[in-house]
Amino acid sequence: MSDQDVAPVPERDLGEISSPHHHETVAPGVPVRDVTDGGPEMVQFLDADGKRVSRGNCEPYEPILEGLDPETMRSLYRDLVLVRRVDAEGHALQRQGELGLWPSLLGQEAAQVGAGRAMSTQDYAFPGYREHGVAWCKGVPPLNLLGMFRGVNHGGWDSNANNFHLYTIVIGNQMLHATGYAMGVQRDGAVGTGDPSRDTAVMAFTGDGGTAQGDYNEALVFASVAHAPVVFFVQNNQWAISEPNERQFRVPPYQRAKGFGFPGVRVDGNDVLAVYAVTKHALDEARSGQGPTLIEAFTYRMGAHTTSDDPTKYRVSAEVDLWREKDPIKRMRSHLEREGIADPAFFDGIDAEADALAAEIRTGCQNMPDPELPTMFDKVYAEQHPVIDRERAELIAYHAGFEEGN
Ligand SMILES: Cc1ncc(C[n+]2csc(CCOP(=O)(O)OP(=O)(O)O)c2C)c(N)n1
Ligand SMILES: [Mg+2]
Repeated sequence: MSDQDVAPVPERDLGEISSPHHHETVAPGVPVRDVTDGGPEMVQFLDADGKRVSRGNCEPYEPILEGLDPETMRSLYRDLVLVRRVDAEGHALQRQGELGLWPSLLGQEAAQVGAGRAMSTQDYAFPGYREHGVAWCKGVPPLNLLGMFRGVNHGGWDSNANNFHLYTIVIGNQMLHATGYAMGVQRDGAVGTGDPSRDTAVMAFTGDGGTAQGDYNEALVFASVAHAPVVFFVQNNQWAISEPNERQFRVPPYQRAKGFGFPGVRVDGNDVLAVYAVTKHALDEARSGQGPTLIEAFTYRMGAHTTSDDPTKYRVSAEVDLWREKDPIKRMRSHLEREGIADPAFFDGIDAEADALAAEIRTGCQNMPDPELPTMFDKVYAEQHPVIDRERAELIAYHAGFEEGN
């Protein structure tokens, strides 16, 4: 049965939690989905023009925003630009045959930098596969990510080096890992001690599509009843490959949190200040023993799902154009200019830094040594295993058969 065979489902009145999705038509027969603005509940501090606003239930978050000094504001902008540049290089290197695949974060920089920067050093992140911006904020070298997509490591960094777990391709699976880890943190007594260097929270990242997975829903139940110090961060980029929000849920993720027993907040995912403040608040609550929060960052995937995807096959360019107007970097830049927080020399300096970073990434990627073939067996099990040993020996013997004289 194809999508076209599914009869349209009438909207039913679900009281307070009725779905805010609505449909507009830009041209006959061409629907444009939920391009409104995230609804009245969405927390926003910067509108699309970079003007300072206070939208949604932003009261708990205002003090956090007011505590941000100009230096921090500028460094948030710097992270946005550098992360976009890392992503652009990843994309280009895949196109040039240097990487096997690249999932672009284009458009989601503010969601990831806002969340990543709100985390404390001891907080642990469990990413999906698109969280290059969170990785950057946690101090993971970009070349570690590129190495994974080049296939020269086992996917492939020391999680404990930066408290940034491995990329997880199995959709929603990391929600369970994060919840289990958070329950471990509780048992280590690292929650609610009042010591800011000890109290620890965990962040779990997934997409709108991830919310439809069993793992996601199971994790939220466990986290809720265990009162675990975990923040679930859903980047609603409107698409799960070619499937729109309407195929993932009837009630948006932030409203569903209440049904699991903890608060849910929708934040403008293209507004780095709002994401930072909302995430900081949720992490503080988790660390102090208040339990989980769900954050739905309302954003948009500007590029293809991955370099293997062609989004022109399933979405209209008018939708992409509308979201281009909400660009997260453009709006932060105009905010800094408007408030006199940064001058032209600052912006030029960041651009130059991005150029240098790009060059470093390109050279670093091209110079990565190819691994020795048998090392592919090295990390299948933590310990030595007879079946793996046999398979490794067979592979070595097979390849030796091609050597001269054999
Ligand atoms: C369990 C599982 N089912 C299916 C897939 C194939 N798959 C890869 S990405 C993806 C869509 C995920 O969408 P979303 O959660 O919205 O994240 P996004 O890619 O938009 O960041 C799917 C279905 C998978 N990786 N794992
Ligand atoms: Mg998505």
